[in-house]
Amino acid sequence: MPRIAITREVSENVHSCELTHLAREKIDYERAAAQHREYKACLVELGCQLLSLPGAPELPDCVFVEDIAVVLDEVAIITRPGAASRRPETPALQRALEPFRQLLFVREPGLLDGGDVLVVGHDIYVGRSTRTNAPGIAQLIHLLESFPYNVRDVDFHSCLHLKSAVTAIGERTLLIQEDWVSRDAFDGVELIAVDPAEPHGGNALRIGETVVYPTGFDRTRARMEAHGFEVRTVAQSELAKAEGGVTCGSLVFDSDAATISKARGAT
Ligand code: CIR
Repeated sequence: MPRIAITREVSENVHSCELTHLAREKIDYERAAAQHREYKACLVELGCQLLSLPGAPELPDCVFVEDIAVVLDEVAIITRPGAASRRPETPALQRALEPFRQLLFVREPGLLDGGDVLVVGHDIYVGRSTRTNAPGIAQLIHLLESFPYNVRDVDFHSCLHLKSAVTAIGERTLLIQEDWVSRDAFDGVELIAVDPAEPHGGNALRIGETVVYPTGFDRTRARMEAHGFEVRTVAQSELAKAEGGVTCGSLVFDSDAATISKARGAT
């Protein structure tokens, strides 16, 4: 089945992004945009067809499309992001996803960021965070009641999103930062721990059989390779200053060729 990656351009005001754990550092817009182009080129090389949405000056965090939707095979959930400044990002993603999936919505008082939702086959782990609250998690469970998923919540700390601490790099293999989330939360999966010297190395993006991973975490990369994973690195230094990782910049899912080509033609 063909695969699509929805991305959004870096906002020229990315320097005004939301920040939770990091101190504000100067973000070089041109460099961030160049790194995002490299990331998109990598997704294309790995077989994704790209649907790239325009950025918006009034939406500093709009490049981080992962937080705005959770796309499953059967349905997509449009989130209600925990940061109020990010809620106006949703209409563009809603329009982009409409051709591909039936859409369901998280409503007030629910809050949910896609970065807190880790899908591993039919198991969905949802992090309780500053961005995702109990009503948001309850709504996700309710919205997915008639679909074959087992949704459970997970506690974590010291980072923005659950997927800053743990991501899926294989069908049943997770890359995990155990100082921030307990391995006990994850049953029946193989766990590869990030190297202790690389605490921010837990965010990796699986595209088919390849793991897209930021440069600069060589020890953790070597651990994944030692387990047989093929790892492709991309430079992420500028968007990392905005607390973004490799999963945040795209929504990747399968769709039929006709729908993809129609949707790409329409933008
Ligand atoms: C934010 O705080 O919302 C953005 N500056 C970073 C979002 C990163 N998204 C993600 O980890 N899924």
